Amino acid sequence: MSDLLETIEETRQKALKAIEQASTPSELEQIRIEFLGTKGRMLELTRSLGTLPKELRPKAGQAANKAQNEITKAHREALVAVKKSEAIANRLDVTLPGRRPAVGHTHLLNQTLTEICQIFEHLGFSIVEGPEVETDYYNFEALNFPADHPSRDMQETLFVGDKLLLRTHTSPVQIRTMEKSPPPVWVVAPGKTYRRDDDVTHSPMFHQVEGLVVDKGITMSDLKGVLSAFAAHFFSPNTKIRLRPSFFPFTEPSAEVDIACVLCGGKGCRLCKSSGWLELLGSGMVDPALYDFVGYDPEKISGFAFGMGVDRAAMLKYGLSNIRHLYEGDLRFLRQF
Ligand code: FA5
Repeated sequence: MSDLLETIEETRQKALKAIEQASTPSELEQIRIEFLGTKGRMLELTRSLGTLPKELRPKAGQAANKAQNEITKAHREALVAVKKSEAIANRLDVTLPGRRPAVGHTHLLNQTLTEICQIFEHLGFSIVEGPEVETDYYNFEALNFPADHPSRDMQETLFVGDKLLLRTHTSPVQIRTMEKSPPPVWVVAPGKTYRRDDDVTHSPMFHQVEGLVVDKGITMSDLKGVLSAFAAHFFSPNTKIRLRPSFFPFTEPSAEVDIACVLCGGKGCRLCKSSGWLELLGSGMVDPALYDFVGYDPEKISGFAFGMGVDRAAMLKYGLSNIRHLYEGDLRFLRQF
């Protein structure tokens, strides 16, 4: 009898001590299984009461009940306390500094496009726009492209239907503008353009800013003056430009415009392939043949036009070696600008 009472007392103390030391609900659950569960020690002790002589059973039974109740109560109270302290630990701490939401910014290409347009607006140009899906007439025919010109080939142009295509340049906006308004015309036309091109300096979709001036007495020196002023504002005040003879069906004479290398200033380096110059745009005096298409009188007016690659301008200004950086959406790259 005294052995069983001792075992009950020992079990009670052990259980209470374990409960006191437990600090998580899962530790307390282990203790519940061990002492109060269906295969637990208290049930085992209660069962062993049956082995005692009948007259000793009430006293031992009372001791077992008392121990069981005490352990159950202590366990319940400990569980409430542990859960409460866990909740406090997980509670939202309103005194912590807040997390700032990520704020984006204008993409480098749009920054460049906006900057280019603003410079020309300050020089007195207005902004006009034209459609990206264009007809063969505006993209080629009215710009004096011969029927068998290579750029009309499927290899260069992305056609979307019979005589319907994704414009290969912003020059069709020249015709659309002249059709709508009589001279004088001083406009720039920014927008997306498309070609079957894809390498480190050419993208299938890219951006151009077209410039068109038609007014009385416009000469090639006006073209050079406007583009020199642009280069000084966009790149740096002393940036030199040069005009190189070229050919476009809609300008006569035509010129490619280069800027002095932004890296070496014209001495020759890897970026400019030792030439000292970097190509920026195509330009020229508007071919009088275009005036026939829009009903202008070539005896009274003359004009110049240019088409600048915006992606190219951004690459030159920021020293980018691969045009794809502008289209991949890599935040590590974009955050630098
Ligand atoms: C033209 O597109 C002519 N329309 C420009 C023009 C306008 C000439 C008015 C005369 C008068 P070109 O194909 O050279 O010309 O392109 C002009 C510029 O666009 C190039 O100097 C280059 O900067 C850019 N460019 C051309 N193709 C791509 C491409 N695939 N990816 C990125 N930029 C390009």
